[in-house]
Amino acid sequence: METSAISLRYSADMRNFKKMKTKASIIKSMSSGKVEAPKKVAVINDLSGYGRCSLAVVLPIISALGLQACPVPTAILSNHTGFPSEYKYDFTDHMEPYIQAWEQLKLNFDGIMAGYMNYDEQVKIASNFITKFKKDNTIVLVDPAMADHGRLYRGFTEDYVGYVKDRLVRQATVIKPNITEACMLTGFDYGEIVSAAREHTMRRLKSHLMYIVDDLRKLGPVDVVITGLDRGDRILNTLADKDGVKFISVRKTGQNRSGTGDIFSSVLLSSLMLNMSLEHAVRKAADFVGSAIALSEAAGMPVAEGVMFERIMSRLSATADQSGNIKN
Ligand code: PXL
Repeated sequence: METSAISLRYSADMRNFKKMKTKASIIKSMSSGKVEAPKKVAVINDLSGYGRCSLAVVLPIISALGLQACPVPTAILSNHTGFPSEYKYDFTDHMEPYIQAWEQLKLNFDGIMAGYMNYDEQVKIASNFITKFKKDNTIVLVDPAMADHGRLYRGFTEDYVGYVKDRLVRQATVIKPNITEACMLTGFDYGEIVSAAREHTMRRLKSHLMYIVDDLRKLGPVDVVITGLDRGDRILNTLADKDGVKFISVRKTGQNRSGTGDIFSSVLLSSLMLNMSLEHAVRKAADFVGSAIALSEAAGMPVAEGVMFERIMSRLSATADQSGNIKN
């Protein structure tokens, strides 16, 4: 489209926008400078068409919290790998020119989230992305999505674990592994954690978790959140920041499902970017994921289809006001 045509179209859009009665208050606050542009998050993750994980859940959740999500795709899959088969189009070769185009436009991001990728080359590209785009105040959340229930996801290797640890984890300001991933990154025995989690007392379990947190923090991240430790009818989340370690136990509302880690990370990072404390952000993420699991169980939805988050998204948007500040 010619530039003049674009500006005519833009003026027409603005006229239509201004005509909308319901938008009058927004226009008023815009002209008085009360509305801030949303903060921007760059999201490095795959797009799985079916199964409610990765970008298919990360983008709507970040938007619902009032932030602007900007995806850097790592691969396009017909569905996630928890199904018996999938079609996969690897995006590795396109990632560098894609990112260079952003550099040329001199784009800036207030947050970066690195999620599912499964080639060493993609970790290198993501790591270079962080080096280029991270500034003093950028929050970098690394979700080392590679394993669950004591096992690596299909297609991942032990070497990959070392690569994530040596490159991505070191650059994170927040790292959010599940308990399996936390054990793999630190070499801690997963079986030992599972058996300690079955005991009635918390003493041995807490000391193991504090050891793991310490090891992870030594790698670089300031904040550590370890999710999903199953303790019968409760789930234990461990969080650590510069002030120390805390344990948040929440009611287990159903089975662990695909994409819950991605949803947790999205609520967590967005809430931190909206200046919530780490503890409040973890509680908010755990509460949202717990409700979505409960709803999915009530609907009898197969585990591979993830969680029914769509109908409760308004809970997230209700917390972000016009200026982008979180209300609770
Ligand atoms: O939610 C993690 C995830 C992301 N992307 C793909 C996956 C998985 C977990 O299985 O298969 C393609």
